[in-house]
Amino acid sequence: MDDCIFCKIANGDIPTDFIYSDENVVAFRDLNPQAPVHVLVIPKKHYKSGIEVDNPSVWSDLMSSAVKVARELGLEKDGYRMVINTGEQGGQTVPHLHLHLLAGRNLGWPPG
Ligand code: DGP
Repeated sequence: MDDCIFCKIANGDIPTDFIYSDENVVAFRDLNPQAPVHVLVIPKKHYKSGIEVDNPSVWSDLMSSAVKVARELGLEKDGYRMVINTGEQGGQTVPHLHLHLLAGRNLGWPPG
C-alpha cells in the first residue's frame, strides 16, 4: 500500500530501528508510548485490520513474534499486555494490522 505509514516502515522507506525483524514481521517502538515499554508488532504484508486476515499463519507469526520480543525485552517476570485495536470502535487509528505490546507499569482493566 503506497500511502500506508506502517508499510513504509516495514519496507524501509521510513528508517526505523527494528526491535525484531524476520521474513514476515517487524517490531518497533510506538511513536506515542502509553507505557514504559510500548512496541508495535506488524505483519510486513498489508492487512487493513485483523478482519482482512485470510491465513491463520499471519496470526501465528504475529503472536509468536510478540512473545519473542516480550522474552527478549525481559518482560516475562512482571508481565505484559498484548492488544489489537480493530476498527473504529476498537480504537484503531492506523489501518495496517498491528499488535501493541505494553509493559512496565500496572495496566488498568477494563480499558477505556
Ligand atoms: P492504533 O490506535 O491501535 O491504530 O495504534 C496506532 C499506533 O501507532 C499509535 O499508538 C501511534 C503509533 N504510530 C502512528 N504512527 C506512527 C509512526 O509513524 N511511527 C511509530 N513508531 N508509531 C506510530
